[in-house]
Amino acid sequence: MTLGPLADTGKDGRHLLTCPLCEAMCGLEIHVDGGRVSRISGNRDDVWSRGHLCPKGASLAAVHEDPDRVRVPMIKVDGEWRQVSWDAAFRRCTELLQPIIAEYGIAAVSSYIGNPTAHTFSLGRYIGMLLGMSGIPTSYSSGTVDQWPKNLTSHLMYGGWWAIPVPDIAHTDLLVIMGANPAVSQGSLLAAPNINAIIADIRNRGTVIVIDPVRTATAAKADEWLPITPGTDAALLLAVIHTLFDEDLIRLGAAGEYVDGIDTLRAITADWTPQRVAPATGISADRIRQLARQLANTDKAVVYGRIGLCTQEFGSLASWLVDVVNILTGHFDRPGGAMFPRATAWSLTTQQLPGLEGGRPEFGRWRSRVRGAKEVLGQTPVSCLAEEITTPGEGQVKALITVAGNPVLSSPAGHQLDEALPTLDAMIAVDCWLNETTRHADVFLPGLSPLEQPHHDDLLLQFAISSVSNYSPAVFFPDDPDRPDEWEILIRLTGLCTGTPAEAVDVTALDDGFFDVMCYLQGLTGPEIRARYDHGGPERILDLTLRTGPFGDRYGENPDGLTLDMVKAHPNGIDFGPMVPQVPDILSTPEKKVRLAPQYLLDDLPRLAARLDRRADELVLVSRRHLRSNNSWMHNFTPLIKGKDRCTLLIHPDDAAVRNLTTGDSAVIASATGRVEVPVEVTDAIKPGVVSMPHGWGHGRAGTRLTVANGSPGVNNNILAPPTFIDEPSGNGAVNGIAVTVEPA
Ligand SMILES: Nc1nc2c(c(=O)[nH]1)N[C@H]1C(S)=C(S)[C@@H](COP(=O)(O)OP(=O)(O)OC[C@H]3O[C@@H](n4cnc5c(=O)[nH]c(N)nc54)[C@H](O)[C@@H]3O)O[C@H]1N2
Ligand SMILES: Nc1nc2c(c(=O)[nH]1)N[C@H]1C(S)=C(S)[C@@H](COP(=O)(O)OP(=O)(O)OC[C@H]3O[C@@H](n4cnc5c(=O)[nH]c(N)nc54)[C@H](O)[C@@H]3O)O[C@H]1N2
Ligand code: SF4
Ligand SMILES: [Mo]
Repeated sequence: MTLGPLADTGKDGRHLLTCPLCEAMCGLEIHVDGGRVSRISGNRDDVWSRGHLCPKGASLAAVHEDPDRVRVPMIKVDGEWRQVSWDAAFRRCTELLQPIIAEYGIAAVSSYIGNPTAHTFSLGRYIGMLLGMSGIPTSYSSGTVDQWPKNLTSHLMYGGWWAIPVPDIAHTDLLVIMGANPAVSQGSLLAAPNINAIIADIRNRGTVIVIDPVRTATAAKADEWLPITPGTDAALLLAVIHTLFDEDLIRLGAAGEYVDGIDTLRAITADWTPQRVAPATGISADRIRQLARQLANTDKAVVYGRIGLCTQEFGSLASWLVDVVNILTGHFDRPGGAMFPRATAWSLTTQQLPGLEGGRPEFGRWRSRVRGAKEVLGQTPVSCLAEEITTPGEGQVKALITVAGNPVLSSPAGHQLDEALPTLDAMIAVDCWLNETTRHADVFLPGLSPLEQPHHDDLLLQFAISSVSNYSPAVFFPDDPDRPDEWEILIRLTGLCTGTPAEAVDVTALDDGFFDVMCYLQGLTGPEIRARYDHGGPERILDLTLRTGPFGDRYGENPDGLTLDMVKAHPNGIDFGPMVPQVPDILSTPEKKVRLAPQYLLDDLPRLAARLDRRADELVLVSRRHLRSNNSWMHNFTPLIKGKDRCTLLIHPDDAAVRNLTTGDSAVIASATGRVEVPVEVTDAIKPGVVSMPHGWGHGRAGTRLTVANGSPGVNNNILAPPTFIDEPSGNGAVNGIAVTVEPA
């Protein structure tokens, strides 16, 4: 097939764009005709995704064209939004924030950083500036209802909070998936192209087992579904490890030389027998033993755990033990097992945290003011934010900056935050929609659409199963040529927090300073490197991170090495091949060893033991995702929302029968924090005793500008999530495994 040349930004014709929406990073073809998108398809020549795309990527035109998408900055005057110039919007930020900082200090300012910051070209590269250089002492993020346990266990085991082993699904013969639904999510902390096809390939040559309370789309395609009681994965894994020791199945392989703590593990798992954990987990002792044997006796095998393992009561223990099982069965740092990716460009996000270098187990260095929650890896649970806003006293949060987030829907007991936000003295939102959270802002600073900015991933490359690089220029110019990119907005807000009026911030100077820090991390002299560039911004950072990455030219040291120019010359991307063994180089512990049994995690085992003896809850609630949703924010696009109501409660026929419920009935679900009413879907695709609701719904609120979403609002499951129901070691919100009751409405 011969394809025409690529069109330049703003021109009609064929554009290539890496989809920024999820970890699949699909290469798309965007066809523009008469200044508008006429068609979006998968780019078959993309070296990574080979033509794959999903309905969300195919809907990027709807995202771009959405009349509700905010394109002009706004300030709120007497409760009404008024469109203003950028200069006026930044001046308003100054007017609001400066007096608060003058009176109460910077500790009265906080920020909330949402999920899309990990996905967009400029936010991903500059959010580190706001977090690291603004002086804001306490920031909150969606990270503490997501991967915090995995960050914690990687920090403790490997000395790097983002040194996260990824299952080498392209080469494994036995894949055990726990608490993840990649058929829908497309992979998480696991960036792979067309993951469904890869899983189908594993089945052709081997076996896929899914351990999940729900027979998900992934489980339906697997060889076996093992329904598990939510929150008991750590117990299951301890029994697997017990069996490995008991039956002499430990095979460390080449990595063995770099592993510390085997004897401790043997001792602590001695009484975690399969018989002991079987009743609580719902998986028989025989099946647990057999699972251990399968893993030990398959040359290429790997266990993968994700959001269902992290966002639960024992998220840290479960996340840790997944890695331990992979290591003990010899499926670590070798093809087909759990491996460390080699990203073509490094990310500032994944650098060591100041004061915690080398995996130091020092947490609780400070505690949240109201609840006394301990800081872990620099953050306290996002569920603390509401009380920090509403509780008076020294250190009360008076001003909030939100960047690409919707914590009113996405965080535990978000309804309490919804009530707290209007009491702030000032709120600034960097977002693209007036959602359930940003409607409370005083200033709204809109970001560009995904088609108005270039793309090259940053954080997601750190989880990619092969080392790829792919740059795509913007498809369109912004409607207003003077519109700042989001990185510039973040620089101005950073400057404002450190004392300069936002409108007067010297953007170039701060950008240069930030770049110099990144150069310093690589042992380079910033001003010397800067002299090579005639522009700053994320492109300069991208060039730096590529050139100083594992394949880079290091500014001429390796003359054939990678540069951004080289990537740009390959519009279908460059692939440097699959993951390769990296231990011990990847380890950042001072002794260059993997710590198999960190004391901080061992200290949590008694809590798990107590869980086994706890009386079973009547019903527990878990969350789910849908292929055509993206957390809370893609419900406003007609192509994605049409079809039957997705915001339903899945319930097993036995549980439905005793409550007189049939499909279509409305039920009231209640927990310790709240109650919601939701239509019921009776199905045998769920374990008895468990019910499931999707997250990210609950639209239809006054002041939002989400015309389509508000027509199919659904209800919010996080109303049911108690703010103090957390994974203790990490502080991560446990939005799965919530005790609930269900009865007819
Ligand atoms: N019950 C339950 N709760 C959960 C989860 C769950 O499984 N169950 N999952 C958790 C997880 S894993 C996550 S990551 C969080 C997500 O939590 P959040 O990040 O708080 O929520 P999102 O729905 O991703 O909202 C992102 C917002 O960013 C805005 N946005 C989109 N693109 C851009 C952009 O380019 N620039 C800017 N500035 N803004 C943009 C949109 O308006 C959108 O509202 O939710 C968590 N909450
Ligand atoms: N289409 C789509 N794709 C997405 C997103 C989206 O909203 N929509 N969100 C993106 C984001 S931010 C993330 S973090 C990823 C998440 O990607 P995944 O980790 O694949 O997340 P989910 O699809 O929510 O699957 C979590 C599974 O955990 C199960 N589960 C719940 N509790 C437990 C438990 O205690 N034990 C076990 N074993 N299982 C449990 C649930 O039933 C569910 O099937 O997806 C990303 N991709
Ligand atoms: S799977 Fe869909 S949302 Fe994810 S990158 Fe591909 S097209 Fe985009
Ligand atoms: Mo997430």
